[in-house]
Amino acid sequence: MSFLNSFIENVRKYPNKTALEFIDPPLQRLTYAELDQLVQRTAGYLQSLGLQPGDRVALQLSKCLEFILLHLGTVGLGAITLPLNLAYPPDELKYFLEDSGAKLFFALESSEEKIQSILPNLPDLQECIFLNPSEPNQFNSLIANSLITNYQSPISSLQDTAVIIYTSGTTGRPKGAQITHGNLISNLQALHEAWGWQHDDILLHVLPIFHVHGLFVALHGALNTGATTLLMRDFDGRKTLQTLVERRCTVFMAVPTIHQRLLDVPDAKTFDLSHLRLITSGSDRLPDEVFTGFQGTFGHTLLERYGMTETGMNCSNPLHGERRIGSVGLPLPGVEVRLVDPESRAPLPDGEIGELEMRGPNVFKGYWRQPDKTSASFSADGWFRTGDLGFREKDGYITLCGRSKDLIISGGLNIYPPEVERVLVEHPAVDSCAVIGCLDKEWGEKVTAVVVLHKGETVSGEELIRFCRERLAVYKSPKSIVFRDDLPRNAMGKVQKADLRKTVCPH
Ligand code: MCA
Repeated sequence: MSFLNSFIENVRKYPNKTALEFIDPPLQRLTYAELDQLVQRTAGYLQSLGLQPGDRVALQLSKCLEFILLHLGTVGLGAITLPLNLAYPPDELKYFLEDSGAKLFFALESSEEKIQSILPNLPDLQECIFLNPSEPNQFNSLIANSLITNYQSPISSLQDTAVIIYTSGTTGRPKGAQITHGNLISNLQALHEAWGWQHDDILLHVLPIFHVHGLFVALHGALNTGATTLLMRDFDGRKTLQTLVERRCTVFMAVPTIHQRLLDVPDAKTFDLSHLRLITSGSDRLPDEVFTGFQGTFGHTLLERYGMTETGMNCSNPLHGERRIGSVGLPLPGVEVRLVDPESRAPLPDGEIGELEMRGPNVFKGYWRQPDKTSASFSADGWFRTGDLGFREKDGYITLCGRSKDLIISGGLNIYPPEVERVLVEHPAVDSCAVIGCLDKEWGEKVTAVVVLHKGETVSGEELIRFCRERLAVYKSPKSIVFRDDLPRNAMGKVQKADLRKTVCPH
C-alpha cells in the first residue's frame, strides 16, 4: 500500500486516457499507460544509481515531465522526494541538501555553474545529475536502458515518509516537514469526497510543482482520480483563460494572486468559463474583492480552502452548499480542529478568537531530525499547533483572522521576516531593521523592510534589495525599503511591528 496505489489502479482502468499534457514547449502528452511505463523505467534508473528505501532525492527542476517521473519513481521505491523551489540561491540550497542528507540531486543544466561550488562539501551526496528539460531526449536516453521496475513501493508502513518539504520558522533555519504516505492518502481521499473529483475531469495546472498545492492537491489529486492534467510551465493570465475555454477544462486551482491576475486580463469578461465545475483558491487569504470580482466577471463562486505544509488540506468550503465569503469553510472529513487560547492553551468556545490546533491522519509526522521543534509544535495531547488565529461560527464554519507568528504570505508563498532581517543586518551599513508585510492588491502582502542605518552611513534601497536577492530566494527579498531613524520598540526592546505597519504601509 502506498499513495501510488490509486494511480496504479487508474493505469489499469484508463490505459489509453491522457494523464498529462504539457501545453507549452516542449509539448508532451502521455496516456496513463505511457506514464506508467516511464515511471517504471525511471524507478529502474534510480535503482541503478543505488537508491534505497528511505534515501532522499532532491529535485530542483523547472515544471517538467522529468520532475514528475523522478518524484513518482522515488516515492514508488519507498524513497523520499525533496522538492526544492528554483528560486533558492546556492547558500539556501546547500543547507537543504546538507540537512536532508540527500543522496541524489537532480538540477537544471542552466544552474550548473551557479551551484557547482557547493557540491563538493556535501558528504551524503553521491550523485548530482544536471538535466535540460527543453531537450526531453536527454532524460529519455538516460532511462532508456534501465530495467523495467515495479514501483509498487515496498514501504513497510503508511507512517513511512514520502516527501520532505522545507518550511521556515520564526527561529532557526528552515525545517523539513515529513509527509507520510498515510498523510497523502488520507488527504487525497478527503478531497476526492469533498470536491467530487471525477475521472472525466480536466484540470488546468498552472502552479509550481515543488509545493503542497501544485504537487499534492492538484497533480496527485488528478492522478488519484484518473483525470487529465494539462500543465502550463509558467503562469500566463491570458493563456490560462484561453486554455480553460478551448480545452473545456472542468477544474482549476490557484492562489489569490493568480485569480487577481485573471481578473486583470483586459477582456476577461469575454471568456465563458461556465463549463468549469470547480475553481478553488488557497495558500493565502482570499480578499473579498477577488471573491466578488470572480462572481461578477466569470459568474463563478470561488471555493476557498485552507491548508498548511504540515497538515495538507484541512478545511474547505463545500462543493454544494454555502461558500462563505471570508471563511475557509468546514474541517475536511477526518480532520479535527479546535481553538485554544494562545497563552493558556485552554480550549475556547465557538465565536471566540484563538489559535487553531489540528489532529487527524492528515497531520505530518514531524520535522526531519528536529525532535525538539517537532515536540514544540504539538500540544501535550497530540494536537498540531498551526500558529494561525481564527474562530468557529455556531454552524462550524471557520474564519482565519491573523497569525500568532510573524509570517508574510506573498503570492501564495510563506516568508518568515526573521530570515530576511538576518540577511539585511549583514550589510555593513545596516544597524537594525524590521521586515513587515504591507497589504497589496497583487501579492496579498508585499515584503517591505524598514531599515535604520549606522550613523554616517548611506546606501540606496536598490543596493539593499540587490544585497538580499544575492543571498535569498527572490520572492523573499524586499520589494521596497523604507529608511527610518529608529524603530518603535516596547519596554523590552521588541520592535512593534503593528505600529510600523500603520505608519509605513500605504493605506
Ligand atoms: C514571483 N515573484 C514573487 C513571487 N513570485 N515575489 C513575491 N512573491 C511571490 N509569490 C518575483 C519574481 O521572481 C519577479 O522578480 C517578480 O516577483 C515579478 O514576477 P512575475 O513574473 O510577476 O511573477 P510570476 O513568475 O508570474 O509568479 C507569480 C505567481 C507565482 C504566478 C503568483 O508566485 C506563483 O505561482 N505562486 C503560487 C505559489 C504556490 O503555489 N504556493 C503554494 C504553496 P523579478 O524582479 O526578478 O522579475 S503550498 C501552500 O501554501 C499551502 C500548503 C496551501 O494551502 O496551498
